[in-house]
Amino acid sequence: RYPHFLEPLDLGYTRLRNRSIMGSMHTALEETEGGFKRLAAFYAERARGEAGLIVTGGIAPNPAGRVFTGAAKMDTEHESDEHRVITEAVHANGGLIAMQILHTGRYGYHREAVGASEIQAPINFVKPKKMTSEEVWQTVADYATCAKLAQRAGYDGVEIMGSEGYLINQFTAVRTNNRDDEWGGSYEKRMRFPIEVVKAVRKAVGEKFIIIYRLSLLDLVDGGSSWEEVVELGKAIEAAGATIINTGIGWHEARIPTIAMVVPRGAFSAVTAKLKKEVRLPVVTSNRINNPELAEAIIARGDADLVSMARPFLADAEFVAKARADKGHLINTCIACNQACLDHTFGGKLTSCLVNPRACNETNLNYVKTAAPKKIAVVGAGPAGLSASTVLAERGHNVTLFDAASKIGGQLNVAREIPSKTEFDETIRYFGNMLKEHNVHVELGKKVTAAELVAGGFQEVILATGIIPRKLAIPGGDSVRVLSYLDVLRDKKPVGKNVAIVGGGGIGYDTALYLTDGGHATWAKPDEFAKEWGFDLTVSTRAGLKEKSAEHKKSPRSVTMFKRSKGKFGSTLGKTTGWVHKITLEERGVAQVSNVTYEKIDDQGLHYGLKGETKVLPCDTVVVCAGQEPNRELEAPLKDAGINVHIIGGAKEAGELDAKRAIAEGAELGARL
Ligand code: MDE
Ligand code: FAD
Ligand code: SF4
Repeated sequence: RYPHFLEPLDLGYTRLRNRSIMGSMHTALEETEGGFKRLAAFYAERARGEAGLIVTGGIAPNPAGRVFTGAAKMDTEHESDEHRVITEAVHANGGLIAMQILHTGRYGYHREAVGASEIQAPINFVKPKKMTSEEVWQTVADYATCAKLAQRAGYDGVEIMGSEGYLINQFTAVRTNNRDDEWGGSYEKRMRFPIEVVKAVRKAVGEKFIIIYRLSLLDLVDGGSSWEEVVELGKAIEAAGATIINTGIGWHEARIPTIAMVVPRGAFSAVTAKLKKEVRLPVVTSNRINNPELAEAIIARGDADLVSMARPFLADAEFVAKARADKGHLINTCIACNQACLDHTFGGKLTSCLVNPRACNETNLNYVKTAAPKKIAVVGAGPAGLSASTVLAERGHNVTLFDAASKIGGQLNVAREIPSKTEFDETIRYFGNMLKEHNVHVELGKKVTAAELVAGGFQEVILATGIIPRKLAIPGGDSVRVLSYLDVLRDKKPVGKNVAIVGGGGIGYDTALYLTDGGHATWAKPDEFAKEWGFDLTVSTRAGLKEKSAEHKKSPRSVTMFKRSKGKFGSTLGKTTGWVHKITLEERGVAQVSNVTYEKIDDQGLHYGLKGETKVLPCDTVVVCAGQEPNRELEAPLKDAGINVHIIGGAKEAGELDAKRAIAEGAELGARL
């Protein structure tokens, strides 16, 4: 079914069993006590799941290059020894693994951070120390030593991280390099650093060792590389001894989304295709490729030789094995939410996955067959209930899942109405297929009562009944011009031209995005998306940035958001995606007012208090996104009847955008009962 994607790639001395690369992801296990054993289990599952070549999270070649103080590095034999458990586990499971060497340069969150020049990153609190020429040579040597130590640890190769704005980019781009010695000035000098690194690494590791170089195709920042420079570097890297060229898109400080849910699937493979024409080495494409059909299409049309998927391997360790066995319908698809992966990584927490809480928990969350099957009812087929019932049934319990609605998914059916959040369809599709696979008895359109549950003879009842949206308890709060977000998003009630949104949380943001959307579905079309965000997929301009700025769509309505708390809007949004929503609403002219009190709603509009004064926003619709209360109406009667009751997800704690906790709680309970 996927002949190009599943075709092996012979490198002479070694062979990748298919065209998938599991992209580098820092997990924080690298710095956790006992983390290497857990990493070994994490990677071993992906090797067993037939990932073609795994790339580890970034490991620094020296202390200055670390992500933060105490973060992983490899410049001693002791550190190399620690990695053996990983390489042995991967090899025992038929896989190949390369270690990424990452020098963060000015992105290092610590006082030892260094850079090509003393230019601070807008997203870091540290001004880097400018490296002397000797220090640059020493760093080149450190890369080589690190690669040698990785080889000693049993790795099949290394990846040299040359994208996302890390140290290597900081040398190649004038944005961050104003040196006038042998490492700066002309492009020839600016690109010398990565070339010397690749040469030194090749010399250190010999011929039969994979060197992947991750080349930044589109820097997406002012003062980044031009396309001609990227190609020149790609050719030089090839000549310097690399084996494979991987590609990267956008520096971390770029204000253009590159991997978030708003990015169309496979949006950047056309740029990789341009590079592929220029070099002979196998070329890897990446970013927002999350299913085998797309991976197959990209390779079949010759855009790339290999496809790197990072987050999809968090979502499903068996991605490739399932594709090969024609079980694509059972692949748990990465929806690009970043909520449990990159948001955690940049928030200093352990990486996992919203749709697969077992990711990075392979040693402590396992779905073991039960010796004593029970009859269990799960009430609510939102993410919490779906997760609990599929895990319980997989373990051998006899599970009945009830939902009052006519379809499964709970609030995910509402979330998927938000432009760019249609990826939630994949989660609903996955769980739907898993319910069938594990023979869960599903009763839809059934608002089950406590009496029915008691009569059903269930040994355990799980309440995954979600939430009840909060109302606005002020005069006029129940007038016809007041709608809840469910009225708008789910029931499609008409909304006027002038709108007040009450609430600045995640649902308030989503509702604002929905109401201000011009309806062109750019999240599905790379060209439209590029136009909207002001970049150029043909890379005719430096760093891929258009001279003309972004052309965000005009809003069909005038929207004002309100919140009671003080301070900036957006503080509850995801760390690595919040800025995307903030920029979008700003571009669409959405006004935001914080620190208000709500007074009344009448024919004039919304009356609110601000700094001791009453003001009025004339509006024809007020949409209430003022939070939620847990729906636990079944709890007391069931407990009174002596039933074992468990509460998960929104019903346990109404936390707005929290399918992550809902799914994790479902899985944890499902594994325990
Ligand atoms: P922030 O709040 O977004 O920004 C801080 C302030 O700076 C302003 N800002 C800018 N001003 C001018 N020009 C700019 N270019 C610019 N950029 C930001 C902001 O407006 C803001 O000002 P304010 O609003 O307060 O007035 O910063 P933050 O520190 O909260 O967030 C920084 C992030 C890194 C999270 C970030 O910017 C991120 O969202 N960027 C996108 C990242 C992304 O999606 N990258 C795609 C690929 S991911 C990848 O390849 C590797 C990722 C993780 C590696 S692991 C590598 C290998 O293993 C590193 C793991 C690090 C662990 C700690
Ligand atoms: P729900 O999804 O609310 O499911 C509860 C189910 O129980 C419902 O289907 C209901 O019909 C059923 N039910 C209740 N009582 C009974 C009964 N007596 N009998 C039978 N059935 C019953 N979260 C994120 O993590 N990321 C996002 O990007 C995100 N975006 C969102 C966008 C919007 C617009 C909305 C509304 C939510 C979003 N969420 C997001 C939140 C996420 O959807 C919820 O956190 C999650 O759905 C809660 O899951 P749950 O299973 O606990 O409850
Ligand atoms: Fe993908 Fe979201 Fe899981 Fe990250 S948390 S791997 S983005 S589904």
